[in-house]
Amino acid sequence: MAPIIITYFAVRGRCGALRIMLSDLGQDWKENVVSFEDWMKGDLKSTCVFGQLPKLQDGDLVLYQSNTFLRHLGRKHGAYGKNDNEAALIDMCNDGVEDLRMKYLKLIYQEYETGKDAYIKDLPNHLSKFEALLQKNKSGFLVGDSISFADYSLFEVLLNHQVLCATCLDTFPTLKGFVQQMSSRPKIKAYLDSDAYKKLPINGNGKQ
Ligand code: 6SG
Repeated sequence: MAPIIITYFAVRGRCGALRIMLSDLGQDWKENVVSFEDWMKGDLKSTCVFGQLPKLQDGDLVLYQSNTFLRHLGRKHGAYGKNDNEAALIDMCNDGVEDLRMKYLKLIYQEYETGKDAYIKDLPNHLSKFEALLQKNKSGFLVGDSISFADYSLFEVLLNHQVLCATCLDTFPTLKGFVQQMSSRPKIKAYLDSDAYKKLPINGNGKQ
């Protein structure tokens, strides 16, 4: 099987969930790391479909858009539900995670100094929705009775929020249990303990 190649900056950023998912699937990948300096030259940017990274190569297939990568791997590896209805619910959950991710990125890149307190105050209003989804499903996963790409994405966004605010899950026991259970999956644990993971900053501007 041709290796998967990720082309991206040396950050967790938009590839955090993807790398966790690949680790858990036992799927090797290669990293083609792009420095900010090289990126600013513009040559690579001009070849990217939307002028942005990350880029994912899976054999002859070249993809952009981080959520597309998760869906692609979900389809290939049985992490996209067991029927069309489950797949639709997984999409819904992942789109909900994406909304939270976008709010988080707006805070990190645009209003960290002025907006952090208000963001943390409002956070339970968002986390409670995922708490409810997990409570309703009962299996320990967002949808159905097996892991999907949306679980990896939620897990990663929650890890980032625990760095932003260490106590943010204290009032959400189901979310806290979900993070513990995902963190203790052996291949995820090994990845989270690795230097490859630890050396990467969460975000491109050093804020977290
Ligand atoms: C940034 O936004 O690191 N891609 C980013 N930035 C460079 O010229 N919807 C898609 C997806 O989900 C979003 C892609 C994403 O895949 S990720 C990109 O390509 C561009 O637009 C976060 C990240 N940012 C840090 C950074 C590196 C290069 C530009 C921003 C810091 C600022 C300028 C150079 C270094 Fe910088």
